[in-house]
Amino acid sequence: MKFISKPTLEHKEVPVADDGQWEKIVQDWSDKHHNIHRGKNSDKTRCYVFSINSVNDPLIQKAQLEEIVNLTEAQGAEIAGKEIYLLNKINPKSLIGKGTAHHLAQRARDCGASMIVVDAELSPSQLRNLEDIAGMSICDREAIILNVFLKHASTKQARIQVEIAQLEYLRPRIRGIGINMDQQAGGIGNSRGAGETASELLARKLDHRLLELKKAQKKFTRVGDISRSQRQACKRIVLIGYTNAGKTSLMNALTNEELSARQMPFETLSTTSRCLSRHGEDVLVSDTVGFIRRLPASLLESFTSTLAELKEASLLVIVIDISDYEYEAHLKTTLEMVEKLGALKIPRFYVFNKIDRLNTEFKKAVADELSEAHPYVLLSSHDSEAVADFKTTILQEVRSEQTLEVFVPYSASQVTTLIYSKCRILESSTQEQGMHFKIEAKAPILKQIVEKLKELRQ
Ligand SMILES: Nc1nc2c(ncn2[C@@H]2O[C@H](COP(=O)(O)OP(=O)(O)OP(=O)(O)O)[C@@H](O)[C@H]2O)c(=O)[nH]1
Ligand SMILES: [Mg+2]
Repeated sequence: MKFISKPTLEHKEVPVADDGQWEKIVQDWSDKHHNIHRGKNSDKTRCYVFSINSVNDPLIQKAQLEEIVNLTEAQGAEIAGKEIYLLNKINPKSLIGKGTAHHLAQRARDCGASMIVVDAELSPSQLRNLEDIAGMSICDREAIILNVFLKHASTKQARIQVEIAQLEYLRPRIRGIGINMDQQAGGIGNSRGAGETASELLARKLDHRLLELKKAQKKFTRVGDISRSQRQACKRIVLIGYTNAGKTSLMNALTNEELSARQMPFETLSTTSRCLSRHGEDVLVSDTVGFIRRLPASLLESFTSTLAELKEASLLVIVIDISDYEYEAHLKTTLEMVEKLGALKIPRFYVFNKIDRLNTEFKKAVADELSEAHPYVLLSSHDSEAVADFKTTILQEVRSEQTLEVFVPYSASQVTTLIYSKCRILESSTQEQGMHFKIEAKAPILKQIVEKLKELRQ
């Protein structure tokens, strides 16, 4: 298991701070925390997974344990043992009490584990305290998710985004690193300014690196903007949903592509767009990075630019794995993300996927309730006929949307309300007498707007 942030060839245009010395510091820290105690017969780090839960439902507990186990395995670690712990009272210093931490460390050692994965967000001091009590390396949920992202980041943009998120994670934990380094005092001595401790130096270099990476990220955003504006004439359908829901499988089935779709969290990190209709290139479909509950804030911020296109979509297709016991929680997480990304007003279409894996019939009443009056379909993305029907439906859905440019005087507040509540605003500008809008909506709504404006003019 690695938690490193070192420059690769892909970072050629991002200058490396101080001859790579700080990268060595970060890597030393990473090795110390994550690579030292390897299992006897294996190259993989043996982890003991500790799933902390406050919900007393055994099936939810099991599903959440499986999720953190999958995430831990997805970064190449081996599971030495796992357990669920019902947390009744939070210990502010170390999250769990001293006695529990000792017992936990003992069980982990008995299994031959060299690291404990705690499925919780630990503050830097909680992490340090817990490591001190347990006497072994601890990895929290945020670090685990960051590691999985790092492993799957194959494009230049994704690598920069993950590295930014990693450094944001590392930044408040520098004090812990600094203490060790200040004690060692060797290594970087020559490059220190007067009175500057090793941890201060590291903080300075880390900030410098972050600045460079953010500059590089901005360049990507601008390039993306240009290609987005070039594609503005197209209608866009964006597939979104929880990780592993089957977005890429559906994308492949819709477009005859062969993008990688595996039983692996965060298999997709970059947005891929393809033409959906063979005749005429008027509709594009995009596959996107999956969501997860409690996505680290640093990753969310970093990946927002990847998801910027979401706001320009004509239709959001929300993919839900209904064979997963936690489908409701997954949908909730997805909708929270849609809200955070400012895309709640975009028309939605729900796909309840993987129906082939259901033993029981998924009740129509449940789908009606979950979709909250938005259109939906129940299918398996492996069923080509069902996907073909779905494709016809969504093409009709987006093509029934039309665009209109209107000028609305300030006195026509009824029309403005209608626009804000029922239309997607593509452009807007404020003028002396009113506002100019470029909007998209279904034809009857646009007709209603035009007629209301005519009435007001008479
Ligand atoms: N049985 C069954 N498996 C499916 C179905 N759709 C997808 N899968 C499987 O579910 C796993 C995840 O599918 P992906 O398409 O990679 O899921 P994703 O939503 O793109 O996942 P991320 O990219 O990680 O966010 C793969 O092993 C797919 O083969 C389905 O309808 N039925
Ligand atoms: Mg995918």
